[in-house]
Amino acid sequence: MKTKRIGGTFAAEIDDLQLNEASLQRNRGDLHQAYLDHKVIVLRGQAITTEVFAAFGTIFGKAEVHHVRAMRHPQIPALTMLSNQAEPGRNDVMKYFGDGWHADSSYKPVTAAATMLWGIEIPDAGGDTLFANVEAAFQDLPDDEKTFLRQLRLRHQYRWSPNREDPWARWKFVGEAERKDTPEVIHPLVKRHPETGKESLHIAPRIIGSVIGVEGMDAVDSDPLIDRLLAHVTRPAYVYRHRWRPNDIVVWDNRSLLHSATTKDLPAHQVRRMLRITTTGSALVGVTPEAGVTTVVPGTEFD
Ligand SMILES: O=C(O)CCC(=O)C(=O)O
Ligand SMILES: [Fe+2]
Repeated sequence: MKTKRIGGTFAAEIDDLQLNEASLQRNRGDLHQAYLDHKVIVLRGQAITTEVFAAFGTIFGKAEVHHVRAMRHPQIPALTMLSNQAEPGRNDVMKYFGDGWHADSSYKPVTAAATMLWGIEIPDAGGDTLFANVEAAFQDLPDDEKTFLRQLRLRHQYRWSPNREDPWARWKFVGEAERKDTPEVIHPLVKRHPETGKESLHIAPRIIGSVIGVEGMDAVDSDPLIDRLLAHVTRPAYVYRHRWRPNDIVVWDNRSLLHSATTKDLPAHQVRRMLRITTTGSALVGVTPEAGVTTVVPGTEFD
């Protein structure tokens, strides 16, 4: 299996591998290692079956079933279907699923490990996916800032919004079952990658990324801190832009990256449909006693 670097500091393409039951069994270890080494791996030209895609997903962990019911594949709930078109039973907001910087399931008690997308219908141009290397960006911060950040904890809640009446607010489309699944969760701000041991930030934007703020800090201090960290980690030097071709499979590591769809900028006649698998990670553990471990705030399920 040959890997070729396609981004400035991370992301690699694997050219000589056609996925099928046999080849994916033979290459399990190498694929998993390439994903840890490069953070994003791209396999081109994978005209495969849904079953092979589901089997490929198991290399990167146990599939997580999406808590938003309408996003699930009707026959195989562990698969999510992405579409920028109006689909039966879906709120219009779902056309732009993943638009805005985030890491998958960052607002859950156990966050996601890998996500993979298989591009089934791809527009001629646009609909790119952006990836930011948060791990590298954290490493580049001054030592005194890293020391300060290592003590902090960040409050997250999936449907949090400063304005619940905003037509884009998730509050608008979550039902009772989804609310029950998404209480407020407080995570350490600096986390250690469970497989590589490297430190990174568990950060996301305040609005689309479901971040309420730093625990124990007033919004007037917390909001600018979060905004400043986000501006740093998403600087162009840390970003890889993936331009999709039909039958690309892209796998990324949510534990060290942020990503963003760009579907809001895609004209509606440019059809984009993908299948997606996300795998369950492990509980976050802070790197200082002050940052502790993840906690769920009781009684916030229906707030
Ligand atoms: O559609 C994309 O480019 C990315 C969507 C996304 O955020 C995800 O699949 O987790
Ligand atoms: Fe995402």
